[in-house]
Amino acid sequence: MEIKEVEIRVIELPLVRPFRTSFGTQFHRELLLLKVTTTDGAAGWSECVAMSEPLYSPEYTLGCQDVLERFLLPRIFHAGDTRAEEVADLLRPVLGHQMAKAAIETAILDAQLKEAGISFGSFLGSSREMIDCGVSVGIAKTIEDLVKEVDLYISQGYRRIKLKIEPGWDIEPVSTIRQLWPDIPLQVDANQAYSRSDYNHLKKLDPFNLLLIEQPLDEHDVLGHAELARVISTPVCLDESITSLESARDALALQATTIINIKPGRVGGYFESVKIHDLCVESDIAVWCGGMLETGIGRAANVALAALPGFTLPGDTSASSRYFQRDITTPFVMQNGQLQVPTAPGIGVEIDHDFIEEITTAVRVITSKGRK
Ligand code: NPG
Repeated sequence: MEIKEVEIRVIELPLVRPFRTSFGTQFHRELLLLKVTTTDGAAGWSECVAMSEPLYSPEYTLGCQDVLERFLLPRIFHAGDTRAEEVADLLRPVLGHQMAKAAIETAILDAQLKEAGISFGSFLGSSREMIDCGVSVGIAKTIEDLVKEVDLYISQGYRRIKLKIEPGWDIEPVSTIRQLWPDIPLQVDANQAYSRSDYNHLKKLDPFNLLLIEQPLDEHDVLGHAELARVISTPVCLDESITSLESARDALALQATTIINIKPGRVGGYFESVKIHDLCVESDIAVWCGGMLETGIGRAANVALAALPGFTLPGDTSASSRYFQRDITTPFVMQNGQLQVPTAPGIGVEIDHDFIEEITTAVRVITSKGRK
């Protein structure tokens, strides 16, 4: 497939409610949309999941725009005829930047699958038509506010609740939600907010029958996670630490994780995600699909991935209404706690071009000759 041009667009969408985690509060979702146009006229879309600030990962929106324009896209144009399967190898000399790399690989894959008339789900090997939805609940101002929000999600049909925690907001909110909903599948996510001196404190979560605790320690502290996993009975699940197939393999070998959260952006794309999924299936490890407040474009591809057989736990794959008043695609609507896996070619969703225009804050078009 020969690429004619790549449009990089910055958009900003208001969130229906602020989302607070241990690393900050999001009021808006700023992200990059990529549109790849081929010389045959096919258009492939993707979103780059990096946030506006480097707080969750070192990547951030405008940094991704820069690395795409200066280092990644020139390599793609230079290669000429390119298939999505070749993108990771072409971009390997540029270190890191998984989210930016995933975005270009995904947009090329979307164009390729649209040309071939194949859906993302069939291409990746999905085995289900519907996937179970979980929801991630931010740190609230008060316990009462948290209870109200969880109550809303449970009444909407979400099948699993994830509570964001941090020191000072952990045992009490978890114990309250567990008492009110003794049977709801419940898990927590610390986004690296604890340290090696907190093992005994985190042990206090053991009585609440949690599915897992996600990324309690620093992303580089894989050994610390292995130590913690020996002290607490709640299963430890890694998110930020898993940036590639190799890091997943090492974390499993060290017994630092017994469940893995796969985020395609964090690991450099859908091909790497499928490899991690396959490793986990071989190793008898459960996986689930994480989320980064994606719009319908990123969500569509994630929902297809989450339909692979190894994704046995509900993901952070919530309905569009969990995040946005209006999505930039046909919205994902939950039915009985599930979302439908798109079946149309490529990512399989209709794009709302007018709305995208309205919320665009900058556009650049890159060709083989540089910025247009
Ligand atoms: O449903 O998309 C969603 C949000 C799920 O909690 C969620 N994501 O740490 O996993 C996370 C967190 C996140 C959000 C991370 C935004 C980075 C950016």
